[in-house]
Amino acid sequence: MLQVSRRILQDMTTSAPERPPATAAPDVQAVGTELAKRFPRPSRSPAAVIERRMMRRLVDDPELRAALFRFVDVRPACTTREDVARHLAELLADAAGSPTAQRATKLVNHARRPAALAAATGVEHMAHRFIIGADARDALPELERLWRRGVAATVDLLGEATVTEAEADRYAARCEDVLRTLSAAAAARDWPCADVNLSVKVSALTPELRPNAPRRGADGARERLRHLLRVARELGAHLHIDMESFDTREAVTALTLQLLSEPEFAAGPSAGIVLQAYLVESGEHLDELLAWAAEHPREHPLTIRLVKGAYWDNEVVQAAQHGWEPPVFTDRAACDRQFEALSRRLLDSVPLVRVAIASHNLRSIAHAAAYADALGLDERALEFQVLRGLGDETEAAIAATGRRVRTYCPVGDLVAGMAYLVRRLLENTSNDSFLAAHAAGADLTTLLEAP
Ligand code: 2OP
Repeated sequence: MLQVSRRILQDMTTSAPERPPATAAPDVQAVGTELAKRFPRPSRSPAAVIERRMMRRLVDDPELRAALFRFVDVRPACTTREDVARHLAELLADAAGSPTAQRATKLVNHARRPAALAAATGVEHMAHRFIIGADARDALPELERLWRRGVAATVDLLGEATVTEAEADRYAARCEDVLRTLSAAAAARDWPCADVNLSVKVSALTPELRPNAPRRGADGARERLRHLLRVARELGAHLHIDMESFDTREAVTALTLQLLSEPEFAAGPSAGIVLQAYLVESGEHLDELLAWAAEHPREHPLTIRLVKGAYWDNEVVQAAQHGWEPPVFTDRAACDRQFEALSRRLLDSVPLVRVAIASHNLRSIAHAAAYADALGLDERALEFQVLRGLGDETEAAIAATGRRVRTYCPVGDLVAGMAYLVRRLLENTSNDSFLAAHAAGADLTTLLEAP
């Protein structure tokens, strides 16, 4: 088991060849066009067609979108079909300005039981698109399917924002179970992508991570995170610390870097952190991470996963409530430019850090790939990451070009996954999202233009 994981980690770090000096100008259009050619054709199954039509309607109809989010939120608490139907009818009635909601209200009122069943099934169907299993064992067949296709995975155990110490203990124990179950499974397979990689949220490891006392939260999570780092080191697995809302960013960063600075972790495990490009100060955040990496040489260089950021709506609402300037870019193009600038800085910093570019935006992906090619970086120096359910086609296209890709795979149940599901729906239905523009058939050259 150790051997398999060690081989993969070595393959990704120590054996990377010396980088030749930059030779060519990055050709984003060429790399992007090549990727676009590899996108699989959208499924023509009736369920997929209906889902695409529904998503387009949600993009165009903010009232229906708000009603859906409230429904997704209350769905796990509904115990009977009558409950589901009543909630659905109330929420649709609230969205009275929406023509789709008006039609749906009539349907629900005329056929309460079948409508409730359809709505409940709809939410579950949607959840299963994003969640690969209830626990590690249940998720294994899907992980194997990815590994076999040359796609790596990082497992995310749903259940953020715990409220008691006992819940945090249970969460940490489930994380350990995932690490051990996947290690045993990976050891039995000799596929190069069968490495073990777990993403954890600090808010799930302590009930104390609150906006008004983030340092206390870091203290609360320290022992549990230290234990998981030890387990990951023992198994040769990778542990990635996720970033959450802005008010906890500093505490999560400080905790992660403090723990990784401890002498016992200098030789492992392989570990990573997240940089959120939508934060106006993300350039300074990268300065801090690079300075730390320079001062703390590690056998497995720190992996930095660059993301746009998943809490945009939350940050904007919070800031408005307090009368603050939002910490995030409110202009999509400015955010995309920041993502590209950070991608270049990260790639320039290899091998001090390992780089993961997590995006579903073809332009951002092509930009990073073209820049890495122009630097002459070995393809192992960079991996792309996508989210299960949102980035499936992107994942297939990246894998088909022979570049490394890892899919973020949530594991858990519907109740624990609600907050995650709502973030994915917000992304999928936001009317400035790349995925929405792509699904609506926007022209490729325009999609690949510099932001
Ligand atoms: C989220 O949980 C993917 O970590 C990201 O939304």
